[in-house]
Amino acid sequence: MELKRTWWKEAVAYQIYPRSFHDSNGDGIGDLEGIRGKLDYLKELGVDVIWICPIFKSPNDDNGYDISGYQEIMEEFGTMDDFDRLLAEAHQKGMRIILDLVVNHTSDEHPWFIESRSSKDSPKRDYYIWREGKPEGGPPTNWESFFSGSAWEYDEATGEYYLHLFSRRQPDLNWEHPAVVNEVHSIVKWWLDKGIDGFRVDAINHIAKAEGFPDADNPEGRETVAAYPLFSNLPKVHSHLQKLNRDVLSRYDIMTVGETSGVGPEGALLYMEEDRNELNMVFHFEHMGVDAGFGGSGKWETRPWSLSDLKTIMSKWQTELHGRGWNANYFSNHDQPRAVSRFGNDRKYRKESAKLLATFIHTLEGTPFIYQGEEIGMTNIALPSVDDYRDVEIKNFHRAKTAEGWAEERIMQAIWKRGRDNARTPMHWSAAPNAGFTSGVPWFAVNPNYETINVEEAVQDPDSIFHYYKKLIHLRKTNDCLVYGRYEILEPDHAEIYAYTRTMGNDKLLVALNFFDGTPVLELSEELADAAKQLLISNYEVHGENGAREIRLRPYEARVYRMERGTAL
Ligand code: ISL
Ligand code: CA
Repeated sequence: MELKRTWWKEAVAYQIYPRSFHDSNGDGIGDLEGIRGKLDYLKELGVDVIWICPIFKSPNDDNGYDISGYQEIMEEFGTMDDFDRLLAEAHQKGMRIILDLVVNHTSDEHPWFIESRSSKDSPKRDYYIWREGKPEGGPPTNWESFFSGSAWEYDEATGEYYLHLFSRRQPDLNWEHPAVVNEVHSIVKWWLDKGIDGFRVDAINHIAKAEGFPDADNPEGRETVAAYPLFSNLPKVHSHLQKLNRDVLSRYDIMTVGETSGVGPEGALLYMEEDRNELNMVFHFEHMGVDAGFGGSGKWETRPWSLSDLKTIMSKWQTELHGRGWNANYFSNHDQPRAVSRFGNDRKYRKESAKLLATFIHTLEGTPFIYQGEEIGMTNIALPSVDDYRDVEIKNFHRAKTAEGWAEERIMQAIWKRGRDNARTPMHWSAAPNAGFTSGVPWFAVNPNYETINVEEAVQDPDSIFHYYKKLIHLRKTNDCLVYGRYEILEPDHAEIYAYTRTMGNDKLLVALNFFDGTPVLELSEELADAAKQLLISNYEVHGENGAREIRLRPYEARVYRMERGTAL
């Protein structure tokens, strides 16, 4: 395989959830000026690409993922001038900015939808997906929305239903209508002409729906059912993306990462193999499923995760994409609980386990994505009542489960464990009131542990998670093998240690990760043990074990060795 270098393969990306990042004007809501004020912080960390979640005009039913004006900035976040200044300053500091492209749906307040719903003969009627109810009554299909309840909403004005895979205030666009495709293309072009460096493409795997809108299988006769295969990763998604690529994306030097739940490596390659001309990489969800319980009522049921499942999944992605596609590696984002609470130990070993998880993400093949606060080890939150939460998905979940007869305690447990608001509490900048996020009243609860977990503290502590990230990022920039090297797992059946090598030409690295709080031993072959001379990074102090055939790892210990050149490996 011929190695093709590109900047987005070598980049480290940092995701910002603007509402919760930094508030510059005291209204309690993060904003663009708040981001601009923290560019030096991101630069110091070593970030190359900043992905900013939606900043566009929106009534905020889903915090900006419901867009009512694609070429306007959300009022609370500032103005287009603020954005231009932010982009220019980021570029000047050598960082790029990618934005969220949310085109599976719009807000119900988008002028297109207002016009579409006004009458059956509206010229914009077919911008959205309208259907009559079933002859026997009820919605056109039994499809369930991702945010609970039917995916169809009845609209009095015209007596038809519209489709919304997400909230009822996020009507799905009709990609079968050429005018919609043209509108999307011109929006994308407009932003790229402004000079942004690419897009994270929201829920793109859902833009095509099954022909004829069939019901999903429903053996239990439920009112609504998860109808995932009927609107996910269908072949038409790819023809839409190829057209978008041909007409717009291919004309710019940009980075594109699609959000595509429900794909394995083969499905993902369809989105990113070079001769497909679609996207550069995708976020898959397979590793996010390791703790999902599929029994009973499904959503937000959890089970303990096993390292063996994680190894199987990640090894599959590492090997099947090598030389053919490119991974986007993450443990956290704005839709997932905090990684250190979920896969690490957010109490006794918070620092060690946060560093361990970071080591993993930065030593795999693929572009690492850091989610705001992950670099200081921010944790989940458990608020007493559903009223304390803001997320529409949490609110709907609570309503639906209450109706199903779940006990309040059980519902809250699920929200504490899986709710998206875990990741959306304001960023901790300092130990000042409200974590230095705002001088006003924050839009959402601040995690009380900000007094000890915050940027100010982390920056001045040389042993902090922050400094460890800095070091990892620097390592990745100075070791091609960390970026491009071929992954090979060692001891796949070890229950506690995840170890692998990365190889590129004469270069070889060894990564050893203890994912739990025990002190297990990793046995190395003689060649590996002999060659493992240079410790590149570890989250513990390591003394004089070079050449040992057995490496005993401490709780959540991570080590990366560079192998001596020229050894037969
Ligand atoms: O629900 C899913 C898997 O668990 C995915 O299929 C789904 O595509 C994903 O949740 C979509 O998320 C994105 O779009 C949503 C928004 O609320 C999320 O924040 C965003 O990341 C609707 O725009
Ligand atoms: Ca503000």
